[in-house]
Amino acid sequence: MYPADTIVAPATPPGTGAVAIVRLSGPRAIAIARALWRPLARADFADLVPRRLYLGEIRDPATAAPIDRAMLAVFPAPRSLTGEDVAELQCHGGVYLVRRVIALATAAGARRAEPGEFSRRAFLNGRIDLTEAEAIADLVAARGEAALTMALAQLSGALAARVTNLRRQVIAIRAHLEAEIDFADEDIRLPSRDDIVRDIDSLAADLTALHDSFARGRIIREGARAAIIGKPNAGKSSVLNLLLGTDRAIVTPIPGTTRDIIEDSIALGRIPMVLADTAGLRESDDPVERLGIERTRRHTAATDLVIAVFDSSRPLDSDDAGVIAMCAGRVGVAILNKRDLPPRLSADLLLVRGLELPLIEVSALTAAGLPELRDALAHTLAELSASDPGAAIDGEQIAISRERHRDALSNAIAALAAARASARSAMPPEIVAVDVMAAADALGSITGLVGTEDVLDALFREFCIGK
Ligand SMILES: Nc1nc2c(ncn2[C@@H]2O[C@H](COP(=O)(O)OP(=O)(O)O)[C@@H](O)[C@H]2O)c(=O)[nH]1
Ligand SMILES: [Mg+2]
Repeated sequence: MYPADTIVAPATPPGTGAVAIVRLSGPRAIAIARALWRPLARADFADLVPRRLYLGEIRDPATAAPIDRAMLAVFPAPRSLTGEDVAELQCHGGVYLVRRVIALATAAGARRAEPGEFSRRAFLNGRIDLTEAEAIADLVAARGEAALTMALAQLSGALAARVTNLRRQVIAIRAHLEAEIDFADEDIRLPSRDDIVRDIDSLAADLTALHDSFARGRIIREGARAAIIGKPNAGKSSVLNLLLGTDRAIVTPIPGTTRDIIEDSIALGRIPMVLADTAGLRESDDPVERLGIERTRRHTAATDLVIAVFDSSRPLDSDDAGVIAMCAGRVGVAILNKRDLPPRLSADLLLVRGLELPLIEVSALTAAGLPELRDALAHTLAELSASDPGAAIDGEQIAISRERHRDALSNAIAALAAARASARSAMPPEIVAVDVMAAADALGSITGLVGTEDVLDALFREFCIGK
């Protein structure tokens, strides 16, 4: 079993709380816990039933000074979080107290855990695969209902099962190629190269569908990014404040007030949205303002949706036309703002000028139209994160949400394309098989079946201590 030492860390966040959990894992976990803790009741430690809580007392073994009342549960290997012996002390949630208990454990022979080390041990001992380890991190980081649902599905092994199934199909293709090698001289009906190319094509289509689910998976996991754009004074900062319900951005009648991008997030329905207020878009001679505008353009290009604000109290001008142009081909919502003022710009004119986004009439000043705006945004978000029915695999709505998965799938797809080309050009089966196996390895790296230390280091580094 992976490493021989015993690690300790708080499993609860630093700070004051009712309870803090100190977790130990490794061959000496139970012995160390036992050195610090003794039961209050008559029960002998030897009688402790696994996975049951016992009330006791933590004492400093060196001085016998009592430290805290605490509960202890033991989880002998292999039926534990890490697959090793695990002990969990539930003490009172005090900052100093937890530090003291950890110090007692290290004095008794435990080592402080690195970030993610418990999960890493769970992976190395075969308790979880990499997608499940990632799902735990995602579950903890989830900021919305959709992210939670996706992380839970991944934790239950849905993604791992899908990837394992695809990998099995890749290996089946290699088996066909091996048959070509083994039975080349015999009079047996073997899968033709056409059969093999057809199998590769169908598999590549499935891999591509999973690969392309990244767009919506990322939005579900991280939230959608939206840029509020419009000409100066249209009311962009006011719209940000309206949506956030706070005075986050400075609002003034002076055009060009917002120069830096201000971001904050709101929850609409099942997915969080990160809103960015931007510098007004207009022709400008001011170098500082131009830098802000350039930054706005770059930022907006990288967002998932745009929220375009138009000022209904002023006639359409060339700056508005520039905003309409930036909305071309984008997903988002347009706002005809300042509807409390006499109208000088109509929704129809914006449509005639080529605006294709749904348009909501709002007054950021009076909050009129806010419910409609929130609905329109929630609808757009739902569309962004909904799966394309054509992309559903066996009716399952599995999405990848990490670049690591996406890159592995890209590699697998590229390897299959190479295999297809060599299968088509009548290359010997051994050559085709090399690329087929590269595809299998790329898929195996997603669950950790095939892996390197670097991948593990990068992955578990994002975990916090004690996880
Ligand atoms: N009457 C009215 N004034 C508004 C409305 N929205 C914004 N304003 C005003 O328009 C000016 C510019 O607003 P601001 O949000 O800073 O615009 P930005 O430059 O696009 O960020 C400020 O004086 C706001 O008070 C609105 O719906 N109605
Ligand atoms: Mg502003």
